Amino acid sequence: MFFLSNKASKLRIREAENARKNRLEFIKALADGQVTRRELIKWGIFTAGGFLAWKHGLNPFVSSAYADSIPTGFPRSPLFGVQAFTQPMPRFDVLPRNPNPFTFLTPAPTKEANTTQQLLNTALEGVTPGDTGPIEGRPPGPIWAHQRFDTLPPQIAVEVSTEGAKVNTVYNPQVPSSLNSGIDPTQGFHPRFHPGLPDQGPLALWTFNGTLPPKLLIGRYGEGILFRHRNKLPFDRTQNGGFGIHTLSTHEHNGHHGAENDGFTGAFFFPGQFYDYHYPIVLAGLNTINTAASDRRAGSPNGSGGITNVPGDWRETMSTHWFHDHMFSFTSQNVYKGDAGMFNIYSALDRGNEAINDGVNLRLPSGTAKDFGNLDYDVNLMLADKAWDANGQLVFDIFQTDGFLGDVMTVNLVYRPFFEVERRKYRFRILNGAVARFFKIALSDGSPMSFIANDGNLVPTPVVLTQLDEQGIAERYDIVIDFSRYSIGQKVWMVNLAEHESGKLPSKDLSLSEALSGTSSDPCVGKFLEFRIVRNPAQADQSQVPATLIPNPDLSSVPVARTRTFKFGDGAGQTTNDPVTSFRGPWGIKTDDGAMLAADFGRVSAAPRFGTREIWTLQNDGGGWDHPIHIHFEEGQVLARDGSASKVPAWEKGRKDVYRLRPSGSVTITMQFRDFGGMFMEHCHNTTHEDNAMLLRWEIDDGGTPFLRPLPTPIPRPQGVTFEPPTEVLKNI
Ligand SMILES: [Cu+2]
Repeated sequence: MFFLSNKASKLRIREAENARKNRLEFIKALADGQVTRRELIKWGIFTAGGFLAWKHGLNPFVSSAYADSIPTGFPRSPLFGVQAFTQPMPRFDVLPRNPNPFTFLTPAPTKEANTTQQLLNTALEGVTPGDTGPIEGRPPGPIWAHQRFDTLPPQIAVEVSTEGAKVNTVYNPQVPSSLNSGIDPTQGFHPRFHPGLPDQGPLALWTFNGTLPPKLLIGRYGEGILFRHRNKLPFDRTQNGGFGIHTLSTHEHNGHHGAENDGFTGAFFFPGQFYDYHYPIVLAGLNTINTAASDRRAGSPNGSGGITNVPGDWRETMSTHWFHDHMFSFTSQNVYKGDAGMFNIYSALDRGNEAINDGVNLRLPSGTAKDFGNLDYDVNLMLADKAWDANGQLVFDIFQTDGFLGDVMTVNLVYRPFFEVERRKYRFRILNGAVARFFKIALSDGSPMSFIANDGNLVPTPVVLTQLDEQGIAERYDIVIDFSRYSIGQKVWMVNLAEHESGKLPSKDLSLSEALSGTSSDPCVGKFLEFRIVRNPAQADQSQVPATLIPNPDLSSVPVARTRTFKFGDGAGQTTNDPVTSFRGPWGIKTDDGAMLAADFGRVSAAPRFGTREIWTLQNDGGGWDHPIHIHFEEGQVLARDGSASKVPAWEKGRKDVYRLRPSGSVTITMQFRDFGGMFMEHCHNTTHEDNAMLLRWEIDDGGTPFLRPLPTPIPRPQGVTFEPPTEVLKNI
């Protein structure tokens, strides 16, 4: 088991604490740049495959040598006497939307990266006194210019930072306290997992704007957002609380945007810089389908009860996204430190107003006061397992290359809270924001839930389930729960059925009674969120769960240009040795019949032609692991599981962007490559696997100048981003 039992002997707990401290020294040395993974391999601490070799006497950073055997368990996170379900669950903190980015933001956003020079802080790595560098960290020049910036200019500015933890004095959940379990947002929201637990220090917790609760971005189709992200992390990369790195690249998962706005893993930026991400928020197919914007179903709320038509395929409408750090080989650490938020996208179909009856609006549970984006009964849930040390500060362990697990369950980054609900229907947008843990959700009384969206795509037909499928890292499941069946004063709990013994995959999906029995050795199994039914709704519930939501795009007239196979497995080799772009780890990806390769963001592994459709088969190379595979840029349709169309469950029959392969399983999908160009990624979203090094780069070929093939690789430094040719271009890309 990953964590020691509470009954373990004091000696064993002390031994485990020491082992963790020793490992933290390595993590810190790696993050600080005092040592590279290559050096650890040379010293025999890592094997060439990336596995940690547990030999004693090899630790150059601490005075004490390892004992003969390293304890496999970690000490449990102390709870300081705090009980479950004694604090309210905070709703997300909504990011302010400012009109006119060109006057609101200083300096005004530019199509190509702003290379105005500034004097660099000498605490930054590789900086000598007097050095200057660009104020924007986006790679310069035409290849990384915002695509369609002139024709689809941003209309909304959102300015955020990533910085160390502090008290939130501007918390705005956009719902009254009565719909936020009584939380008074003016009281100052502390960066802590429970009022009875210590505040997280500014080096332990790094979040958007430095605060909790997690941030919610609100957008709507046809209204582009300029997301200016400022890196306010410490200049000195050793100031990281033991793990995490101060360079950032933010991925809007799964935005249909140009690659310059995708958070490419190698396009990272430094403290003191900003990066302008331009999210045009368009329907896929806007160049070829419904180009005259004549179909009302392809539309956006117009602010006064009507619809603004937009071009593109209405069946490509998306709803629930999230955004998170994608820093090369540090994604797991930075996301775990708190660098993640959610993004609700509103449309004519899914407008977040349950009363407007225009024949297009699906009227899903939300509210009625605002034209769109009512959050009253539309609730974001971010699930994540965490662990902390004896002082209550977040801890992490990168040496668990199977996958890091925490022993404490959090919802919206607080420990096992309660949430007050009215007797009516609610929508929950559930994000698995863990590093390596899968969840499987049921209600404690076994009641049904309506499953309406998978990875932010409304499914063709809602599916009524008493247990959701396993939910892999980064997958989003939207469900509707009808609390009108309960009486005032009743309670019901959300329960996790997926038991882990390691970060490889769930060891067992428990029955509801097993999960509720409290006998599991996995502390994250069982009840994690308490619903308290507190009153009748003030206003009648006008929401619906229609029998038809969003059918799949019809691809019958789009020829299949090509098929590819990707195999996800261990024992990866590395063919390149670039100090910036290549990494080693046990994990890798085999492209077609090639070798199992560890990540190198300078390597081009596939290059689909612009404007085509392909079929990709994603295969799990082993039975001892599961891999939730994420492909950036455009939604795919699942054609088959294990080669069989009939094995695709009802809830996977819509569009998706994360595909759980299942042990020894495969998933066959079809995707299109259109509207934008550039370099994108495909990787395991078990972020431990991703960082160690199950990730590849693919790019869209022939998008026209300046998106030529093969694209040069960005090499970021504080003094500016340079470019180098790809380290490798696989055959037959
Ligand atoms: Cu994986």
